[in-house]
Amino acid sequence: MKYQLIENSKNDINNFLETVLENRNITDIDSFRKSNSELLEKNSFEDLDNINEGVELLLKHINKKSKITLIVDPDVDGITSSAILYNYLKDAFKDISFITPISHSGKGHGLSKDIEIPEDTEFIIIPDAGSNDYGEIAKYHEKGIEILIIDHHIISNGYSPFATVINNQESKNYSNKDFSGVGVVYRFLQALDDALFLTNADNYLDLVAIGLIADIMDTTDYETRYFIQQGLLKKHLKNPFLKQLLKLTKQSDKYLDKYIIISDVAFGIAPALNATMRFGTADEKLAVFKCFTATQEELEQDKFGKKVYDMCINNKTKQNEDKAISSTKIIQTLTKDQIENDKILIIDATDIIDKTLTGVTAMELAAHFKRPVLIGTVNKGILSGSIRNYSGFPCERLKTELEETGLFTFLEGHEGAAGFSLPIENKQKVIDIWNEKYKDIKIEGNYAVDFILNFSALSNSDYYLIDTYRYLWGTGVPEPLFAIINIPFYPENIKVMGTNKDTAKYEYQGKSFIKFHLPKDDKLLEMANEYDLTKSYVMNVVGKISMNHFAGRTTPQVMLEDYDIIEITGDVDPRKKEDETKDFNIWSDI
Ligand SMILES: [Mn+2]
Repeated sequence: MKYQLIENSKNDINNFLETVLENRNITDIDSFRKSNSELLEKNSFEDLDNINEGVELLLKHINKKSKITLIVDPDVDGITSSAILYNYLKDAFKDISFITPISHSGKGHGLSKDIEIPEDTEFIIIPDAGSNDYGEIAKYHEKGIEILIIDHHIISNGYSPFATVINNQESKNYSNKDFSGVGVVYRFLQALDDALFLTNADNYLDLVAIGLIADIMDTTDYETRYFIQQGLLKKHLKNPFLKQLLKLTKQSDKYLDKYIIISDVAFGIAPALNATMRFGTADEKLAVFKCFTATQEELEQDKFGKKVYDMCINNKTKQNEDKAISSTKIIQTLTKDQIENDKILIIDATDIIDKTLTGVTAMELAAHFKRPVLIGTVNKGILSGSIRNYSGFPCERLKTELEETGLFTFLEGHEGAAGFSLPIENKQKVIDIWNEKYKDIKIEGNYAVDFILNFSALSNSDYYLIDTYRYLWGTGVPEPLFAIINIPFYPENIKVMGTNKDTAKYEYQGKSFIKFHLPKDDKLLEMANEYDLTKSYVMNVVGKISMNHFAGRTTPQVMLEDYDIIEITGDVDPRKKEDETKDFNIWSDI
């Protein structure tokens, strides 16, 4: 394990927040924390192109009670986009039985082939997709069907002349490009408020936050951040299904009196829903939408809400099982040479992996092999799939660096998580470039951390204070990473836990150090079974700090990314050295 302070980090635990935010290039801490609504004045719904035309078009069809088809896009952003529009219209107009929500049978979006538009449709609404479906749009236009698109995806060839398209990417006056479908729909609701003399848009802020988080929008944009923070406040928590989900996933029990935490949505709620969106049937996807548009009574009737949640969890479990099977098969295809020498793994998993699983599997293998991983399937000589970076590999702008090779035909997404297409003959060239570029990097955890601190330098109140800032972390503002060194280590204090016996917890002075999903030959597991009491050890760890609330007790805990256990030999006892952390502003090599 190697670790290094993030460049120029003050490593000052007494100025924790300042240190962490500066490490993320955020210097105006007050504005950042206040998430002030004044900062929103730079954008209003009127800055979105075609928004007034869109409102007019929708109201025309509502007044006519046209047969309206609402295409619910199959991801959490898409569902919340459609749900807030549907709920708004239901609350404003009561009878909206002429609006029919529909879902895709396959993995498509917008007007792709796997959507079945009902024959008698007169008007189609597509939230969170559709901007680039030029051919299909023209086809429906020819049939006399009008189309309203409210989207945030980058447009390739300008607005279709045959639909009313509202899109923040294409709107020059709308500066926030890190705003997802649900955000653009929220602005549309504000425009509806304006036209209808209502003030209802803010009733749906909770789902706006959920969609923005699930679509991994950058929270360093003040507008995006504002809507996430507002939507997660308890006073805005109104959607009955969201409330039920929070209870069922047991997220944030300890905070629920005030607010929900971004990471609990990102890692708790969104993945369960997205598993159904990725490979559920059209009816299963629609059931999730129906929950988000149901009343409390409708959710309770025949336990509808609970049943849909259970279905989502089943889909997630099945996805995890499939992922485990394909991971095992992929690992078997790798040669010893690849595992030992390649600084990036580019894996052709044709016939091994289902396309819906390339992202989650790449993430797992990146963590397993401690380097960036690309997994795809080949079609017509092109390898296409997902890219995931590893937090311990010293390459922060993975997507950009891959782009710079000029060898990819498609790269889209975030720096650390993206989609790609690569002509198969270029595969080895990318690997060669990477191996040369990172030839001096040993494959092991290389962690850029916010702090390097002696165990003795962290007090209980430090752990507590760090935990109180949990609500600030999200996309673009990642949770701080700590290297805590010289922890006195006594193997008899290791507990092995979990149904698979693959979780280890080390306890010392009331603090817990936990690591999940350990391989069978992991040192912590080995040392839990067999140790020599005459030997002395210290542990150095890299991990994230929080407080653990269990059985009425609150204790500091460190979730480990990685660790080293070092035997103390001769007269060198690191436990006795007080402050050597100042010397750690280089790659430490232990
Ligand atoms: Mn989206």
